[in-house]
Amino acid sequence: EKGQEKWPRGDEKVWKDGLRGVDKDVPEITKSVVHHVQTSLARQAYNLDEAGAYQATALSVRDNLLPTKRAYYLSLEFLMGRTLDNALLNLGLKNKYSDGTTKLGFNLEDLLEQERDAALGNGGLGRLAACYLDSSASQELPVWGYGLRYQYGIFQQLIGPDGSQLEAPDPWLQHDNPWELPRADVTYDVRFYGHSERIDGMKAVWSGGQEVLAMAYDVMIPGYATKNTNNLRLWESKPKRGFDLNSFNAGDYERAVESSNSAAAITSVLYPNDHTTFGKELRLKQQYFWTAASLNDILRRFKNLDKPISEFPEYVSIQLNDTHPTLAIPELMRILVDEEDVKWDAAWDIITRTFFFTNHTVLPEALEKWPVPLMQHLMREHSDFKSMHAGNLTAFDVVSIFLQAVEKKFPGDRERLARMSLIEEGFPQNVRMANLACIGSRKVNGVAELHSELLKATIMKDFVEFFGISKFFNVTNGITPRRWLDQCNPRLSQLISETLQLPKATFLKELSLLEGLLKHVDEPALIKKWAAVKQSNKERLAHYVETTMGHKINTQAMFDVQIKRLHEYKRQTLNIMGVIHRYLAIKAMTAEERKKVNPKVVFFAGKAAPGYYIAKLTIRLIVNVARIINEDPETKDLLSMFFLPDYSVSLAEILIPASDISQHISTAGTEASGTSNMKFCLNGGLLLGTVDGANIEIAEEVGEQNVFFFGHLTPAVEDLRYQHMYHPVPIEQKCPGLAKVINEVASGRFGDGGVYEPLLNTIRQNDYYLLTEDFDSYIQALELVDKAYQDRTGWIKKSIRTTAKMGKFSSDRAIQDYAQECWNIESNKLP
Ligand code: B1N
Repeated sequence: EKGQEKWPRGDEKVWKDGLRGVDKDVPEITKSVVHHVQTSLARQAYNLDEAGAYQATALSVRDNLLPTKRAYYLSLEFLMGRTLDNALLNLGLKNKYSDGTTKLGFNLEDLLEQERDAALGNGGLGRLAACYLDSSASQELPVWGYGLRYQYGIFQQLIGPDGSQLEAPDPWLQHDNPWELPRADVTYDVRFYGHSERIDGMKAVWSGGQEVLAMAYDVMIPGYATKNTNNLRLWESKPKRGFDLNSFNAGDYERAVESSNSAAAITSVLYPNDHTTFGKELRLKQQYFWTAASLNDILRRFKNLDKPISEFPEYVSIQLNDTHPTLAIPELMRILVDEEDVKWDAAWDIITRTFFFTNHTVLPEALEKWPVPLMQHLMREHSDFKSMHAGNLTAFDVVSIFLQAVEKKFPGDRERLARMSLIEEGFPQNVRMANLACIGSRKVNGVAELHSELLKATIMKDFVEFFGISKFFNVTNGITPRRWLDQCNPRLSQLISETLQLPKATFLKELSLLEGLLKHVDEPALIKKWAAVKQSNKERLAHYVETTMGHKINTQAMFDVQIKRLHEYKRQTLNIMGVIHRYLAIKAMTAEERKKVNPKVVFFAGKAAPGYYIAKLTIRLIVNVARIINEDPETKDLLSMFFLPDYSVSLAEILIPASDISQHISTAGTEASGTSNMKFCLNGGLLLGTVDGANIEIAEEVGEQNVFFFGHLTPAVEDLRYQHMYHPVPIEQKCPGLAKVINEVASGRFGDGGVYEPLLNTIRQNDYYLLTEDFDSYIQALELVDKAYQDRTGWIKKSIRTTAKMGKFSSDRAIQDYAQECWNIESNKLP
C-alpha cells in the first residue's frame, strides 16, 4: 500500500474493502476472491496477473462446492527435522533433482546433510505434531498448525570430559531458512499486564501494560503424492514501537530492555523440559502470546466467511495438544464476550463445541498448574474471578458456574468439588490446566488404549462421572510412513515395493497393505534380501559412529537400541544395569563359554532436561561404563556400548533402520504411548518392552510370539509402590542380581563411584520406578532375545512379520480418527 506500489485493474476501493473483510456493502463474491488472493495464493493485489486471478476466482467458486471447515492443531512444539529430502520425496522429485545436482557437480545426498534440523520440540509430543501435519496434508485434510517460531530450538547436547551432558544453544536460524515465508502482512497485537475496566458494567476494556507484536511465519507442509500443501503458522514476537516509547518516556529504560520482559524474549527459546512444570513467567507468556495470536488469526479467517458467530464451531475445530494451549479457552471467552458482544452462555456453548483436548501423560509432576497471582498479573482480564456483572460474567466465573453444576449433581460432596475445581487451594492458589481444558472441550482423548483407560480411571475419573463416558475416547498415536519408512530406509521401502509388486506410493498411503508381506515370509529370496537391507543399514550407522566418534563397530553383532528422552520412568537405568550385568557375566566366563555368547552392541541416545540431576547422572554413568567396557580386550568383541551425543530427528533416521532390537521399558502405566516403538517395528526391528503404552497394541498386531515382554503389569504397580514405602526390603534380599551390579558401580569400577550415589539411592531407597521388581524378568527377557537371535532365519521372519503388521500405526489412520471423532472435516480432494 505504501508509496511506489500501484493498485491494479478494477476498483481500488473494492480491493481494499476485500482486504479488510469488514464492509458489508461489498458484494460477497469480490470479497471471497480477494480473500483467496490473499490467503490461498499468498499474493498481493498489485502483482496479480490473469492466471492468478483465475486461480482465486476458481477457488472462490470451489468454496461453494466444498465444506470449508478447518481444524487447527495448536502445539507448543513441532519437531520437524529436515525438510529438503521430505519435500523431494513428497513431490516425487528426488530422482530428478539428484540427476540435476549431479550435472551441476554436486551430490544430492551431501546437500541434504547441509540442512540443520528444525528442532522446535523436546520429543514424542513435538514429533507427533509433525507427523500429523504430514498426514493431514497427504490426505488433503484442511488442518493447519499453529506454534511458536523459537529463535533457539532444543539445546545441542555435548558430552564433557567427565562424561556429563553439557548444553549449548541451537541457533538454527543463523542461516536463512528457505522453508519459511515471513508474513509481515500478518501481525497481531498481544497485550500483557495492564488493567481492565468495565464500562457501564458491560464490556471490559483492557489497556496499559505491555503490547507486543506477533508476526506470522508460514511453513509449507507438502502432502505426499498430491499437489495439496497445508500450512504451519509460527509466531514470532517483536517489540511494538509504541510500548518502547512509553517506557522511555517514563524513564524506565532498564525495565523496557530487561531480557525476560522484552518482547523479543517471548519466542526466543523452547523450554527444554518435558514431563515437568516450572511455573516460569516467561513460559506462561509464551502460552498466552501464542494462543492470543492464533485465535485472532482464526477469528479473522472465520469472519471472511461472513457467517454469524454462533456458527463458529461449524467452521472451526481447535485441537489442544496437551494443556499448553489451554489459555485459548479463556481467551476465546474474553474475545466473544468482550469484543463480539456474545452473551456468556452462548459464548460458553461456542467454546465447548470448538475445542478438543489431547492429554499425553498421567505423570502427576507433568500436569500443568499456574499460580493464580501470576495469571492475574499477566492477564488482568482472565483472572478477574470475583467480578460478576449482570448478564456479563468474566471468563473465570466458569469456576463457580461449573462447580454449581457439580454440586447440583452430587449434593454435599465437598471433596469431589475440591478435586474438580479449576483452583487448587494453597498458598498460592493454582489453576489446574487439565481441569480447565477438560471442561472447555467437546472431547478429551488419550494417546493409546491403556493410557486412555488410565485417564478415565485416574485424573479424569470425576469428570467421567460428571460429563458421562462418551466425552472421553482414545486415539492411538501414529507415525508417518513417508519419513519413517521411505525417507529413512529407502532400501526397505524399495524391497517392499518389489515384493508386493506395488508402487511405493500405494502402500505409503495405505499402510495396511504391508500385510501382503505375510504371504512371502517363508520365501528364502525375500529373507535373504531383507537381511541384506538390515545389514546395510547397520553399516550406515557404524560408518556414522566411526566418523563422528572414532569407534569401529562390529556390524555382525546384534544392534540393541534405546533412544528417547532421559527420564527415570523410561528406565535407561534398567538398561545400563543390564549391560553391566552382562559385562560381569562375560568376564566370569571361560574362553569356551564365551564362544557361545551372542555379540551385541548397545546404543543409547537422548537428552536430559538441563535441571534434571538424576537423568544427567544416568548419562554420565552410561558414558563412563562405555569407556571401560569398550576398552576391555577380554570382552569388547562380545559387548560394546555407545552413547551417541545430540540425539535428533536426523540421528533417529539413521539409528532406527539399523536396529535389530529396541528397548521400550518404562514402568507399567507410565509411558502414555511411545511412538519410536512404532518406528522401529515399521523398519523391521523387534521390540523388547514392558506391557505399557502402545507396546501393548503393537503386540496385539504382530502377535506376542514376535515381541519380548517382561515386567509387572499396571495394576500391580500401585501395590508394589505401597510395599516399598511401608514395608521396605533391603535390595540384597529383594534383588541380589541388581544389588551386585549396584555395588560394582558404587565401588568405583567405572570411575568415581561416589558420584553415582544419588542415582543408586533412587533404586536402593523407595525405588519408585520399580527396577528391583522388574530386573530379574528383564534379564530373562534379554536371554530370550539372545536365543531368538541365534536362529537368524527365524529372527528375519519375525522382522518381516513385524513390519507387515504396522498398518494400524500410520499417522494417516490417527488423523482420520481425529477428523471423524472430533473435527468433522472431510478431504478437500477434487474429483
Ligand atoms: O507424548 C508422546 C507419547 O508417545 C509419549 O508417551 C509421551 O511421554 C509424550 C510437557 C510433554 N507426554 N507429555 C509430554 C512434553 C512437553 C512438555 O513440556 C509434557 N510428552 C509426552 C506423544 O503422545
